[in-house]
Amino acid sequence: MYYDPVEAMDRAALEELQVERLRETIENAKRSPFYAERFKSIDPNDIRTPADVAKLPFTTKDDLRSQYPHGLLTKPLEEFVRLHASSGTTGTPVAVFYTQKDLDTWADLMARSMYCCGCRKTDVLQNTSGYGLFTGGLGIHYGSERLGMLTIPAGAGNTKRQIKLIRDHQVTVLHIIPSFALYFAQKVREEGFEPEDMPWRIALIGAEPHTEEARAKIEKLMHIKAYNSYGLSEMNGPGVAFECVHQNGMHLWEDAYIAEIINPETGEPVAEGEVGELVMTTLTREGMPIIRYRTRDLTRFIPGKCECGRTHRRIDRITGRADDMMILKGVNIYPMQIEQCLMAMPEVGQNYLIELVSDGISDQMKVKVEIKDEFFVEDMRALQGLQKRIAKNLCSEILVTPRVELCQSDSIPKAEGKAVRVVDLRDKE
Ligand code: ADP
Ligand code: K
Ligand code: ZN
Repeated sequence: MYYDPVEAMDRAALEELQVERLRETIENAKRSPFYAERFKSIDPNDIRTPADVAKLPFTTKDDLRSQYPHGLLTKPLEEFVRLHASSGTTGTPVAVFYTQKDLDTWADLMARSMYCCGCRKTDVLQNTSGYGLFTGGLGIHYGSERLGMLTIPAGAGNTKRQIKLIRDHQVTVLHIIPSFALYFAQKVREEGFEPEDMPWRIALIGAEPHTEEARAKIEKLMHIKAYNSYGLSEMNGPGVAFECVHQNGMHLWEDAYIAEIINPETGEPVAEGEVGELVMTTLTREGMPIIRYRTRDLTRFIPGKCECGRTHRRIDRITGRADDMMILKGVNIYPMQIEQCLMAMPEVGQNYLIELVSDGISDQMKVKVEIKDEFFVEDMRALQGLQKRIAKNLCSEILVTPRVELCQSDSIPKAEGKAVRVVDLRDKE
C-alpha cells in the first residue's frame, strides 16, 4: 500500500523520530563554518518536541548567498558527488551539494512521492524537464529509476520528438511543468492526434505556482490525471511534498523535514490552518543540512486526516511566493489570483502575461490573454464584449481594473523553463 511504512507511521512515533533526527542534525550542522558560528550557544538537548525547532534561528536565502559556495558543508569537498543550483527565478543562484548518501535519500523520497500518486514499476516515465542545474531533471530521473520505472530523459523542448517518444514507448507518466502542459495538449492535436489516444495516464506537475483551475484545464485538455509536486533545491529538489491519489493537498514527508508555517512579517507561527510562509528544516541530509529555511513560499497546513492513511501532514497548493506580490494602487495582488480568474473562463487559451506599466501619472496593470481560436473571431463587438468581461471578472477578484489585451493562441512567448508571469515595465527612479 505504501512505498515505505514510515508514510503511515503513528504520529507520536513520527514526532519522536523527528526530535531524534533534529538533534543529530544540529550536532552535524555545527561541523559547517556557518552553523558552527551561528549555533555556538545552542544545545541539541534543549530540543524535546518538534516545535522546539522554533528555538533555533532562521536561515535565509541571503545567508546561503553570503556563504556561497562552501560555507554550509559539513564534510571535506571530496566527500561530495553532485551539485545543483536553483534556477534563479529570483536573484542570484544558490548552490546545493550532495554526498552519495544524500542522493540515495533523495531518490528514495522521490520514489515514495511518485508511488504515492499511483506510479508503479510497470509504468514508463518521460521527463520533459531540462537536465541542467535544475533539480527537476536529475531529481525526478533518479527517483523514477529507483521506483523501477522505465525512464526516458527527453529533456526540455522539441515537442514533436516528445510526442513521438511518448507514442513509440507507450509513456504512461509525464513529468511536465504546468505552463508547458497546457501548450503540449495543443501541440498533440496539431500533430494530428487526440489526447485521449495518447498512452499517458499520470502527469506530475509542479516546479511553479499554478491554480486548481489550471490543473482542471490540464486534466481535461490532456485527458490525464495531474498531481501536484513540490520541492526546492535548498531542500534537495522535488520530492518534498506530493499529492496522493486523493488530490487534496500534498503530503509533506515529515520523517525527512520539519515544516513550520509562519507569519512572514513577525516570524511567529500562524494559527492552525492559516496561510503563511513555509519554513523548512532538513532531517536526513548529511552533507549540507539547512535549518529553518525561509522558503518565501506561501501555503497552509490542511487540517484533518487523509483518506489514504498516510499520517504526514498535507500542505495546500502554493499560492505564490512572498516576493511575487504586486502592489498596485495600494492593493496587494498575487499573479495566481489572476490565473484563477482567467483559467475559469472557457474562452481563455493557454497563456497569459501580466505587465506593469506607468502611464505618466500612475501605475497600471496590463493583462495579455491568449484566446482560443474558436473565440478569436472577426466580429469586433464580440471581441470587445469578451475583453470587457475579462476585465470585469479580474476587477472583482483583484479590486483594480486592468487593461486587457486579447491575443491569438501561441502569440505570447513561452519561457524555456518556468513560466514568467509578470513583467515590470514601470519607470524606476
Ligand atoms: P528557483 O527558486 O530559482 O525557482 P528551484 O528550482 O529550487 O529554484 O525552485 C523552487 C521553487 O519553485 C519553490 O520555492 C517554489 O516557489 C516553486 N515551486 C516548486 N514546486 C511548486 C509547486 N508544486 N507549486 C508551486 N510552486 C512550486
Ligand atoms: K520497469
Ligand atoms: Zn493522502
